[in-house]
Amino acid sequence: MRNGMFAGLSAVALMLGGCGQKADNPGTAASESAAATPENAPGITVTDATVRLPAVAGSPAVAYLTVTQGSGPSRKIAGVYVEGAERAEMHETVTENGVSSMRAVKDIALEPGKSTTFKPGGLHIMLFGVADTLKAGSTTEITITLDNGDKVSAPAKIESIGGDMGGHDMSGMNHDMSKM
Ligand SMILES: [Cu+2]
Repeated sequence: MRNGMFAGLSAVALMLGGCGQKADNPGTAASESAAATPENAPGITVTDATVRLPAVAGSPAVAYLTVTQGSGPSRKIAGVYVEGAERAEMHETVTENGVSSMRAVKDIALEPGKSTTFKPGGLHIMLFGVADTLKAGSTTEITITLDNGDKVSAPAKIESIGGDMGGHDMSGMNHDMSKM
């Protein structure tokens, strides 16, 4: 383990790398085209999906959802796609020595009989290149891809960030991690 100071600096570097507003960053495994209507994987459900729009247009949005695996062999979430966003990344918020930061995660293991919840302060999905067709009050579709290639889609409510004081303000480079 590195000392606290160094870990903090590393976290900031990771955070900026993971969440900066780069226009394009091709080749991310988390981005997945859903051109065809996916057939939902048996036994896995997506509920409570919400997309929270940024306070400033052009900033990343964030999505939350709950994924429940009923039975069968443990699967992993290998990618996420949100209709209307160019790219989606799975992130986790970690607090080390009192400093919160977030980092991209490649996949997330599910457990049979359990739910995995993406929520403020924990796992979340960062959305880049959000189209202005996504409006608060309407819905879009979120699709997760599992490690075996199966997909599960669900409608996602779209909210404005102003609707929740514990919002995820990703505007500009001034990432306020305390709000995640
Ligand atoms: Cu993030």
